[in-house]
Amino acid sequence: MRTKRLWLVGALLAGAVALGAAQEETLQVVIHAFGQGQAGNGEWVELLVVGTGPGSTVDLRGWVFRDHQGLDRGGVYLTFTDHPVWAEVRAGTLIVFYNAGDRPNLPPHFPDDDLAPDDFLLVLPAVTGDHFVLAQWAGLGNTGDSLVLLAAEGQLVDGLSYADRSGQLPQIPNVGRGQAAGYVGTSVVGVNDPALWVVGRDAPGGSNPGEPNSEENRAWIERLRSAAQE
Ligand SMILES: [Ca+2]
Ligand SMILES: [Ca+2]
Repeated sequence: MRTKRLWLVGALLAGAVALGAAQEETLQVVIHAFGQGQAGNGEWVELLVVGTGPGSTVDLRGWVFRDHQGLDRGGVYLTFTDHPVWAEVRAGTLIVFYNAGDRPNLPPHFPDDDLAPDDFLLVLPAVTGDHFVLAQWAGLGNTGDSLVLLAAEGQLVDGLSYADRSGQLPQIPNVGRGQAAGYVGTSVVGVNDPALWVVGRDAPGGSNPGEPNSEENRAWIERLRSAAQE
């Protein structure tokens, strides 16, 4: 009896270690789309706030968005400030930020700056100021990279990799020069499923910065927003 119980404890511990190795994501906010721009470094990233579902909010103060290189030469590293707009971001909000150092190369349908969260859309230049501290935006890799979003205490919120640089899930095909990728799923459940990611040209008809990525995807986002609108 005693031996059996010890065996069970051992099996449970082994399971916990295996889960830890998989870098569990909180998915309170998901990386929802990103683009490489028309050329150069006209890059942008779109996050979707999911929280715990419709009507919930997330505190993004102190969070970090970075790529594989991070603070090293060639990387992207952006920190969310303590600005009040980040304290209670409502589920269904799309947060789009872009490389302000190469604005002319953003895609032609890229939305205007939008600092008011009441319409569930924020569009911000990635610059050091009220909303962010930008350590570096040297560029997202054109032949593969990984993107991660980290909460203030450092836990992984969401990650992805393209052309498989790091093992972050999902591992989607390369998103190269002039291309963009977006999640077309209908809930948070599929966000790590590469089959639910579409890679296309970062241009009208191929990417959707600040907009849902498919009709089904729109229905999910509207559901997230619905509780706050009632
Ligand atoms: Ca790039
Ligand atoms: Ca992920």
